[in-house]
Amino acid sequence: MREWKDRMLGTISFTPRGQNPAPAMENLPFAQVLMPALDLNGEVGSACEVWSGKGSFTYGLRKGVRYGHNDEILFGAIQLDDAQFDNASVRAAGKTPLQQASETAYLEIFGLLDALQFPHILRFWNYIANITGESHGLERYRQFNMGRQDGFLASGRKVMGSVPAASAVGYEQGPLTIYFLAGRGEAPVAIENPRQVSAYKYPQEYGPRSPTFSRASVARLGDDNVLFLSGTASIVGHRSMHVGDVLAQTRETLANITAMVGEANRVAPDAEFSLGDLCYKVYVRHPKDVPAIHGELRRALGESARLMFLKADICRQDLLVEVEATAGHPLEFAIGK
Ligand code: 3EB
Repeated sequence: MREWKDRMLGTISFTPRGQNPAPAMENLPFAQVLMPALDLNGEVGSACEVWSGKGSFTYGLRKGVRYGHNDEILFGAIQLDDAQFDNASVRAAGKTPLQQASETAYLEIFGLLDALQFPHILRFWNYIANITGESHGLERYRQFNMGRQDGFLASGRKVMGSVPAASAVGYEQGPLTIYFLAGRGEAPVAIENPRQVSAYKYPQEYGPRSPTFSRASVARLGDDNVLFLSGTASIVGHRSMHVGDVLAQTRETLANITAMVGEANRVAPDAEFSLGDLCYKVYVRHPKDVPAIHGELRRALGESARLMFLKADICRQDLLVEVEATAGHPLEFAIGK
């Protein structure tokens, strides 16, 4: 951790319950997600995701959003307990607590970006407790989707077409945690997967409001092209494929990732993104599946790909694995501790 200390934008720690890592330094945007990391045997442990940059940094806290930025990129994180929104005015508005927490989080994030003049979201990460559980007559992931979309709309942001890349995954218990990267300069280019229906066009069977995310984005930061692949699973069209077969799901996910890296290289031909250069976070429903998933990923991605495994609930109950990835930015994973 020490070697990044002077160039950190922010850090996220993934830990099992009962472990409380100290923030790496004062002021540094930091969030703990009670989502255990997994080693290659599927054993539970801790891991850190560190975002760093160059130049001089400013750190702050505004309306619940912790942030760190240099001249060109901003990292921010917000954690809201949905129980906090279980009150009469939220009920009177016909919203659920998680829906309101999600909407509020997005409003505060977009407010910060307007205030600090980082207009372009590069990527969002969303961690939602009990994501496939149901309350108030609606699955919690669907409640989140309603609040997120309302947050976008109320902030004057588009909810189709050029929307940010994202992940939304579940963990057992804890606050809604959202972190993000934003930039100045050129807007990122949103990329869709030719093998999949755009998530913002999912049919109603997946919920009253479509999820607001693109399959990937490519951004230019200084002289670098940066690629953000959204959470990617075994979905073709809009349907989950290979229910119950973790190896086949991993292969389908790899086919989706390969398709998107192809699209990214079409959009940014000078970038030459390749599967082996990416940095991957792999969400695994059952820790016992890690060796099989790891074997399949290594075979396809090679030895150079950086992989981090986390024990997570994928937002559809029939999915066993989901993979996100980044290229072109000095993301660091610190495993263990
Ligand atoms: C999918 O493709 C799987 O709601 O932000 C992946 C990435 C998924 C992002 C989100 C959800 C999200 O629909 C789930």
